[in-house]
Amino acid sequence: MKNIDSSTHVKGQSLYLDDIPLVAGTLFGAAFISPVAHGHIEQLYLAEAMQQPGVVRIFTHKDITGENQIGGIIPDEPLLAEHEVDFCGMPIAFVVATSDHAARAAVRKIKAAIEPLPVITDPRVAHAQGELIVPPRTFKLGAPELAWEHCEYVVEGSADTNGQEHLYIETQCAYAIPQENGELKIYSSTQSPTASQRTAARVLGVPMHQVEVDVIRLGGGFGGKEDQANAWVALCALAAYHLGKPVKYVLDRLEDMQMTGKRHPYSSDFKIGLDKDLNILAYEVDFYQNAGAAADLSPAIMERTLFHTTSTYFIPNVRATAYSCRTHLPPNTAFRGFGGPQAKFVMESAIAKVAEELGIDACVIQKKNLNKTGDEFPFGQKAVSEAHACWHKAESLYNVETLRQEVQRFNASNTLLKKGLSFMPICFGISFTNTSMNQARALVHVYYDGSVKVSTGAVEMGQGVNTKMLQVAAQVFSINPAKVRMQTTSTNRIANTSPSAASATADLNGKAVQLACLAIVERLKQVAAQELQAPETAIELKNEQVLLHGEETALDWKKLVTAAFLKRVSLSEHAHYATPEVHFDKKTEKGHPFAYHVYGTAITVATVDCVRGTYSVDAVKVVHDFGASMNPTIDRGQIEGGIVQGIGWMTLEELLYDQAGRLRSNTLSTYKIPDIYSVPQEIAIDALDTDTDNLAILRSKAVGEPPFMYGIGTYFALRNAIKAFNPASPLAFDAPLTPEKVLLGLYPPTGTGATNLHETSL
Ligand code: LUZ
Ligand code: MOS
Repeated sequence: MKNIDSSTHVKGQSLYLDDIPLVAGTLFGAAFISPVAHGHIEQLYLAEAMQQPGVVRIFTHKDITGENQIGGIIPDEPLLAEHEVDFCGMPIAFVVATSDHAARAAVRKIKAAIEPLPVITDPRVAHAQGELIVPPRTFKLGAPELAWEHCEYVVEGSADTNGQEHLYIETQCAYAIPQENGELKIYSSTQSPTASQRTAARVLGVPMHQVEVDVIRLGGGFGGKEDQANAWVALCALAAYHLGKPVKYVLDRLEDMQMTGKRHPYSSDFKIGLDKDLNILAYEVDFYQNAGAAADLSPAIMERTLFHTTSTYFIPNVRATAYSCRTHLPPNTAFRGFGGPQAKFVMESAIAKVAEELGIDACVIQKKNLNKTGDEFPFGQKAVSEAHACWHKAESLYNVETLRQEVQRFNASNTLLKKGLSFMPICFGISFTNTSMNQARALVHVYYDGSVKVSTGAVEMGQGVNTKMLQVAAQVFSINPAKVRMQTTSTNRIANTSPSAASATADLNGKAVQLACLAIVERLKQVAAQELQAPETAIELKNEQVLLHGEETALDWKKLVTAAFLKRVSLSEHAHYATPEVHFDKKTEKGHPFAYHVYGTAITVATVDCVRGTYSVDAVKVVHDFGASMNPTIDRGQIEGGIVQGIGWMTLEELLYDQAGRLRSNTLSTYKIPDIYSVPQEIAIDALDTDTDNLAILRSKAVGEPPFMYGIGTYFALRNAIKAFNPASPLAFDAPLTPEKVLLGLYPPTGTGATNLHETSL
C-alpha cells in the first residue's frame, strides 16, 4: 500500500502548520535571543523596539503568570531568561506584532547589556569542573577488572562523534488561538502533543484541560521536535492568552539552527581486550556527553547510550560509565538513535583499532563476537538475536568474497584512488527506556454508513505512521482501506500521549488501534449472530462480507454496521495498550527494558580520491530484520533515508561552535548535508523475514531509528580506503570524516608521526 499522503504531498495539497488559514486578527511573534553563550543580564532595552510600527507587546519572564519553566526531565530550563543566559540563542524576550516582518524588525531594535561569564563548550572540560547534569551512571557485567590479565591483546583509545543538525524541512512553529473561557487551541509541529500541552499549561498556570494541542503533520522531526517544540508552543500560548488574540510564530531557518539543540557530540575513552582466538573478553568505556546548557532529554539519551555499549556483540566483562556534561551550547536533544549511534561508533572504533594493530580485517573480530540468542546484555536482558542470521545472509547474498577481491584488485591497480569495504552490524533496542512511557491509546469510530475514522497518539512526521495505523484498522475490520480515514493528533481526543519517538510509535499506537477495532468487531459479530440466528463463533468478517461457516450471507459490512446502530450497539471504542514484559531497575541497572531488538548488517564499499580527499559511496548493501513488514514501501523509504542521514552524520555534517559558544555552521553553505551526489550509487535492501513471535504490531518490527546506524559503516569503509593508501596514517577516530580530514589522514602533517607514504603517491 502506498503512503496515504503521497498524492497530496506531490500536489502540494498536504497541510502543514504554516498552511492553516489565518484567523482574522492573528498576530505574529519573534524571539529576541542571547547573543552570548554565558553571561549575566544587566539591562534589557525594550523602549525603542516598542516604538516600532505594528508592535503590540513585548513579553519577558516578568509576564509569565505560571512557571517560567520548560524542563521536562529536570526543571532546569527557563522559557525566557531571567538574570542569566546559558547559551547563545537562548530566548530573552518575545515580541508580538501585527506582521511577521514587523516582529522581526522590532527584535533587531532590542539591546541587552550582558556581563560575560566563562564559556565551556567541551564536555571533558565540563566534567573536569564537575559540571554534570545528573550523577554519572555505570552498567556492569562480569568482572572486567579481573579479565584484563586473561587477555592476549589489550588496546586503548578514544573516539569522538560530533553533533548533527536535524534539518527537518519544516522549521519549528506554533499557532495559538484563544477559545472561550480562557481555553486555547494550539496548532504545533510537535512530536509530543502532550508535552507541548503540559508546557503551555505550566507556563500559563492553568490546568491541562484549558489547552488543546492539535497536530496535522510535521515536515520532519527526527527527534528535534520531541522536546524542543514546546518552547514555541509556550511562547505563543503566553501571548495569545494575555492578548486574547491568535499568535503565530514560525522560526526561520537561521533562528531554528541557532536556537535549537542538536544530536549530542560525545567524547569517549575505551579499553578493549581479546583472547588469542579473538574473542572479546573485556571492554571498558567512559562516555562524555555534551549535554549543552540544560537537561532536556540528555539523561534519557545518556541511558540509551549505556544500553547500546556493546552494540551487536556479546562481551562477558563490561564496565560502561556515562557522564552528562553541562556546557554552554543550546541544550542538545533527541535525534534518531537517541545516544545509541554514539555508543556504536565507540565500539566499532575499539574493534577497528585492535584489528589495525593486529594487521587483520576488522570483520574477523566483528563476526566472531556477534551476539547469540541467550547472551546477556550488560543491563541483564537476554538477547533474542538475529545478528548471525543477518550477517551470514549479507555475506552470501552479496558475494562478499567477490566484493573483497574486487576491492583488492582495484587497490592493487590504482595508486590515486583507493577503495575500502566495511561491515556494520546493528542491534537496537525497541521501547522507551523509561518503562512508563510504553503505553498508547486509540479512538476508533465506525460511522453508520460503514466508513471509519481513527485517532491515535501517533504523530505523522513523514515516517508513514498514519498509513500503518489505517492498515491496521482496515485489516482488523477486513474492509477496503479507502473506507478508513485518519484524524489529526489532538490532545482532546487522545490524552497523556508519549511522544512519537523511540521507533515505537507504530507498535504502541498500532496495538491500541488493533484492540479498539477488535472490540468493535466483537460487538458486530454478536449483532450478526442475532441477525443470522447463528452462533457467534460461526461468524467471520471478511472482505466486507459477513461469512457464516465460511459461506457468504445477505449481510455485508455496511448492512451489519447499520443493523448494529439500529440495535443501539456502540460503534466507537477507545482502547489502551501497554507493552507487557518491560521493566528496569535503576538501582541495580538491570532489567528487561526492551520489548525486542532490531538487527541488521550493512556492507559498504567506498572510494577515496587520494589527491583531493573527496570520496563517494559505491554501495551500501543491507540485510535488515523486518520481522514481517506490513508496508515494505514505507519501510524501505525509512531505511534509505536512515542510511543517507547516517552517512551525513559520519562524513559531511560538521557542526562548528567557536570557543565563545557561537554556532558558525549556521547556514546550508557552511553546514553540508548529503545531496544527490553523496548518496550511495547503489543501495540494496534485503529482508530477513522471521516468523518469531514478537511484540511488534502484526510482527512488523520497528524501522525508524535502527537503519540510521548503517551509516557508521561508511566511516569505516572510508577509513579502510585511507589505510590502503597510507597504512601508517594516524587517523583519529573522529567523525565526521570530512574531505579535509581525509586529506590530513592521507598526508599527515609532519610531526604527527607517520610519513610513510607510498612512493608513487604524488
Ligand atoms: N525518547 C525517550 C526516545 O523519551 N526515550 C527513549 O528511550 C527514546 N529512544 C529513542 C528515541 N527517543
Ligand atoms: Mo526520536 S530520537 O525517536 O524523537
